[in-house]
Amino acid sequence: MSANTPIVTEMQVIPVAGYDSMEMTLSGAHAPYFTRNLVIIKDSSGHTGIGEIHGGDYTYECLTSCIPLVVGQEVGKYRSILGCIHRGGKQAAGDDGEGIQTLDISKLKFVVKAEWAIECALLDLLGQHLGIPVCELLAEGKQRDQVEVLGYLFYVSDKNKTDLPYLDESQSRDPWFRMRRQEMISHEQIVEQACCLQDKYGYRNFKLKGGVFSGDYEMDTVRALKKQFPQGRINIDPNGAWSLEEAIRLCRGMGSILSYIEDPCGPEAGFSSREIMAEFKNATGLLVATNMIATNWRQFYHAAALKAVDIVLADPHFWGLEGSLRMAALLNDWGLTWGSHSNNHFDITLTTFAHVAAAAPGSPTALDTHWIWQDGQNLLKDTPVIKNGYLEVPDRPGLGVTLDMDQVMEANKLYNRMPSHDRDDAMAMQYLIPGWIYDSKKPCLVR
Ligand code: GKR
Ligand code: MG
Repeated sequence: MSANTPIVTEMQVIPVAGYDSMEMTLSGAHAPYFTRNLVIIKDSSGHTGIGEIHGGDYTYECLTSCIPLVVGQEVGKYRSILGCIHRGGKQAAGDDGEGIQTLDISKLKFVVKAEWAIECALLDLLGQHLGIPVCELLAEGKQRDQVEVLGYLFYVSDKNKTDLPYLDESQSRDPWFRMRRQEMISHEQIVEQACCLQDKYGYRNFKLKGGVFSGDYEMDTVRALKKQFPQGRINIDPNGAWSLEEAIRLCRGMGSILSYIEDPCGPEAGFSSREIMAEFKNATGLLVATNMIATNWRQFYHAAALKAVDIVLADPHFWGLEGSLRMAALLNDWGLTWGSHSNNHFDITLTTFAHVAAAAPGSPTALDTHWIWQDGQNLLKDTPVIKNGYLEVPDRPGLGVTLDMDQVMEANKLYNRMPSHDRDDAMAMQYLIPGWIYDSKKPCLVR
C-alpha cells in the first residue's frame, strides 16, 4: 500500500551555541556560551520540519542514534516512530532516576528527552502536509492566538571579574541589550531590569531567579518589585535552596506579594521534596509551582497524592509536546494550573512553546522563557514576537517559521570552537569564589 503522508527522506542533527550573560542561580553562574541541538527533518514533499532541544554531547548522541528509526518512515505515523524510539531507549549510565530534585545540572540531560525535538520536527512536517498550524494538531486544538509569557529576571554578576569571553553589548542601540550584559545585583537594579523588560516586551508579570543571595535579601528584592508593579504577578524560584523552616519563615505573610512560589524547598532530613513541599503548603497556604519535583508521571503521582503542588511547569522538553498537554488537560480537570519551565534557548523553542501553550486547555500561568537573554541571536527568519507580555502564535502551517541556515551554521561554528559542550555553571562561579562547588542547600553567593 502506498503512503498517504510524506516519507522522511533525511534527518540532520546540528549542535549550536549562542551567547549568554553571567546570570546567577543556585547552580552557579551561566558561562559565556550556551548550547542546544537542532533537528532538521526533510520529507518527500519537499518540506522541512525543525525542532530544538537541550545542548551537549549526550543529547547529540541520543539524537543521532535515532536517525535510522526516523528516515524512511511515514510522517503521519509520527506516534509510532516515537513509540519505537521509546521502546529502544535504555536508562543512561549515570542516570540514577532521581531527576532534578536538587537542580544538579549534570542530571538535567536525563530529564530532558532528546526525542521531543524529533516529535516537534515531525509535527511541523505533518502540519505543513495538512496545511494547519501545529497547535491545531495538539490536545483540543488552538485555544488562543497569543500566549502570556513572564519576564524572567536574574541577578547578573560582573563579567569583568572574569577573563571569559562574555559578549559586550554596551554599544547596542537597544536599552535592554545594553543592560543585560552588565552587573545587576541590587534591589534597585533588579527593578530597573524589570522596567526595561516592560518597556521592550510589555511584561507585567515577573519571576525572579533566586538561590543566589540569602533568602531575606531576595525577599526584599521581591518586595521592591511588588512596590514597582502593584498589579503584577511576582514569583521567586530559589530552586529548592531553602530549608523548610527558612522557607516558611520567609514566606509567611507574603500572600499579598507573591502570587505563587516556585520550588521553595527540596528534600531534607530523609523526606522527599514532595513531602517537604506539601508541608510548606500546609504551613503557608501559598500556591506552589514546580519544575523539579514532578518531571515525569511517576513523580507526579506522588506529588499529586500529597497535594504538594498547584502549578506544574511541564516543559515540553521534559514531557514531550503531547505529554505536556496531557498534563495540561489533567491539571485543568483537577482545578490545578499548567505552565512551562525553560532553560536558555533559541527562537525555535520559543515557537514550539507558543504552539504548545496555544493548545493548553484552561488558564495556563504565564510561561517562562529565557529567550529575552538571547533575543537578537535568532536562528529563524521570522521569530515570533513578544508584545504586551504576550507571545504571538504563528498561524501558518506547521510551526509556521523558517530556518535561517546562515545563522544556524554560524551558531554551529561557535559550538565547534567550544572546548566543552556541556553546561558548567561552576566554572564562571569560581572566578567569584575560588574553589566554589555546588551545594543544593546554599545560595551560590553564600559560602
Ligand atoms: O537558567 O540557570 C537557569 C535556571 O535556573 C534553569 O536552569 C532552571 O532549570 O529556569 C529553571 C527553573 O525554573 O528552575
Ligand atoms: Mg524553576
